[in-house]
Formats: sequence, structure tokens, C-alpha cells
Amino acid sequence: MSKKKAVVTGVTGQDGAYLAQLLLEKDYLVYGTFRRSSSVNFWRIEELGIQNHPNLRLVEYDLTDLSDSVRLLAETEATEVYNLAAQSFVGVSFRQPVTTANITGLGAVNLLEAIRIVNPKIRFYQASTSEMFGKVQTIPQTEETPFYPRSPYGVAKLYAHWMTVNYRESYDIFGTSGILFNHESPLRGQEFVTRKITNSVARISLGMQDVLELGNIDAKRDWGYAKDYVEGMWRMLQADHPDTFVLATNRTETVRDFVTLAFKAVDLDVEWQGEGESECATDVKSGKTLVRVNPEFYRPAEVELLIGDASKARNELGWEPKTQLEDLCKMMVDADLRRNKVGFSF
Ligand code: NDP
Ligand code: GDR
Repeated sequence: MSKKKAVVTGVTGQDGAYLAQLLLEKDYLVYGTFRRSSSVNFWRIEELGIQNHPNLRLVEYDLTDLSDSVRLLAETEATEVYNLAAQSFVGVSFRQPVTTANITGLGAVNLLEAIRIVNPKIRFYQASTSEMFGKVQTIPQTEETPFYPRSPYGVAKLYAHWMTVNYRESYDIFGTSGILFNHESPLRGQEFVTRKITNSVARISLGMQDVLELGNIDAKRDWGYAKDYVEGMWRMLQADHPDTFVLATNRTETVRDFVTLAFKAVDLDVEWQGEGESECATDVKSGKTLVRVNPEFYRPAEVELLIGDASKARNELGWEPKTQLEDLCKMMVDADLRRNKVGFSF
């Protein structure tokens, strides 16, 4: 029997790399897309050791181009398409709202249109986000919670989410939307807060950095492990019907708590003092300031609290998060210690 074929847009990103790995393990032929740039950006698939896998085909592709989307689906003859590509950094979306709308919002529609043109039987996964809940209306958030996005990124994702639902209802396309809460890993980009923290903590403990500066440390997030979450994406496309599912851990912690956990992973106890912009964390033993707040990292509008309820995914897909936050944090700090010791800085 010939192999199942899947397109993974954004294979150079965190989730794209883990999903490609999972699909290869399941014996798929995987077409992973990357953007042309002046230098290659394959460090994640290299870390996972899949860059030379015989069943991984790397395809140059830009999500903002409809004809490229049609060509991608026609040439690969894939039957599953996972749309993970996006301008995914909330902070940047305030400075680049139009680019974010084009990639993160309209980009999904290019793929949906391409499915309609090339093969309406293709199963489509849209990477939706808890950022769509934004200013939360109820706790915990489920598939039924009203949306109130608080950033250009959240608004763009909400548009892509509703277009996925609309193509499902209008054209009977298997369009599924996974509303995923924050998920992290050693492959997380350094601009996101968890990886910024674990990399800085690793560098501070190695004497390579003095202080970590952060924005809103009161923000609360429901953090899971990316590898657990890509399994959920795959399960969504194996279901009988297209639908919308939340993936989350149902535990929320502040950014401040994540910092404390990360320092624990290198055997440093920190103590928090002060309030607001003058809050800081010091090393209990030496009294040295290790973390301070810098308002430069505040956002014009903030999502203060996220906590998800993934009961629907558990009941209908048999999906559950397997990794505790403490283990995830330690895994990330250990990876950053290892990288910094050999001068790796991605
Ligand atoms: P990353 O930022 O790590 O990866 C994004 C990917 O999209 C990269 O491969 C990037 O390529 C690619 N990309 C960006 N613009 C384009 C474009 N115009 N055409 C083609 N590819 C493009 O994100 P994650 O892996 O963390 O997230 C995957 C998806 O899930 C994203 O859509 C994100 O918004 C969404 N999401 C993520 C969550 C999380 O906590 N991680 C939670 C909920 C949703 P390049 O490497 O060249 O920049
Ligand atoms: P988020 O993730 O915005 O939730 O989006 P991020 O890690 O960027 O921020 C989480 C929270 O931490 C606060 N914060 C800081 N954030 C960053 N990046 N840098 C800092 O220095 C800092 N200090 C405090 C933020 O204000 C925020 O409250 C991520 C992305 O992966 C999205 O693509 C995805 O959709 C959502 O998660 C779910």
C-alpha cells in the first residue's frame, strides 16, 4: 500500500518539527514547507535528527501566495494538510499588524481555497490558539467560551478559525480547528517567554549573563509540552468528523512562577521583592539581583489569564497531556545548559 501523504506548513518552526517527526514515525510521506531566506533555518529538524529522513521532503513555500498553495497541494497529492505556518509572535503583531493579518489570517484562506480547487477531500488542520479567548469571559476556557482577542495576532487567528468553520459548513470540507493553549519545548523560539527564561537561567548559572529582564510577570498561562500537543493535532485529523477542539493542561501559573521553577532547575533559590516595575528577584544565597522588570517588554494590551479544559479532546480523541510543567521546565533548562556550554545560540 502506498504511504499516506501529509503537508506540514512551517516545518522550520517548533510544532512543525515535532509533527513531522511524529508523522514520519507513523510511516507518512511528509512534505514540510519552509520559506526561502538568505540562510537556512533547519536547526530544529536537525536537533530531532530527521533532516535527512528518506520520507521527509522539504518544499519551498509561502503561505501568502494562493498560486503557490495550489501548486503545493497539486504536486504533493497530500490527503492531510496541517497548517502550522504563521507569524506567531504576539508581541511583534502589534508592530506588524498588516503582515500578521496577511500571513496568520489570510494565509489560511489561501490553503482552504487551494483545497477547494485541487481536492476538496483533503483533511485540513488549522492551528488556532487560546489567544482568541484573550480577555477571558469564563474560567476554564472550552470550545464554547466566547472569543475576545487582545492582539492583532489573536484577531488574525480568529479570522482563520472562522474561515475554517465556514469552509466546513459551506463546502463540506474536512476543516478542523485545534484551539491550543501555550505549548513549549527545548525547540521553542527564544523570543517566547519560557525559552527566554530557560536560556537566560542557563547562561546566568554558567556565568555568561548577569540579569534577565522581563515584562508582565503576573500573566498566567496554561503551559504544556509541544510534543504532547502535536499528537493531538494528528488525532484530530483521524476523527470521523471535522470539529473544533481545545488542547490544554488545565493548570495555570504566572510567568514569575515559571522563573522560580527554572532557577530551581539549576539549584538556585530566588526571592521576589518589590512591586510592579520595581519588582525583582534576588539569589537567596548571594543577594545578587538576577531578574528585573523592564516595561519595554509590556504589550499594548495583555492576555492576563489562560486556563483550558480539554475534556472534549480527552473524551472524543483519547488525548491527554502527559508532561508536568516541572519536567518540561527542567528539560528546557537542561537543553539550554548543554547548548550554551558548546556555544550554540539558536
Ligand atoms: P513558530 O513561530 O515556531 O513557527 C512558525 C512557522 O511558520 C515557521 O516555520 C515559519 O517559518 C513559518 N512561516 C511564517 N510565515 C510564513 C509564510 N509566510 N509562509 C510559510 N511559512 C511561514 O510557531 P509554533 O511552531 O510555536 O506554532 C505553530 C502554529 O501553532 C502557529 O500557527 C502558531 O500561531 C500556532 N499556535 C502555537 C502555540 C504555541 O504555544 N506554540 C499555541 C497555539 C497556536 P520561518 O522559520 O521561516 O520563520
Ligand atoms: P504568548 O506567549 O503571547 O502567550 O503567545 P509569550 O511566551 O510570548 O508570552 C507569554 C506571557 O509572558 C509575558 N511576558 C513576556 N513575553 C515575552 N515574549 N517576553 C518577555 O520578556 C515577557 N515578559 C512577560 C507576555 O506578556 C505574555 O503575557 C504564545 C505564542 O506561541 C502564540 O503563537 C500562541 O498562539 C499562544 O502562545 C497560545
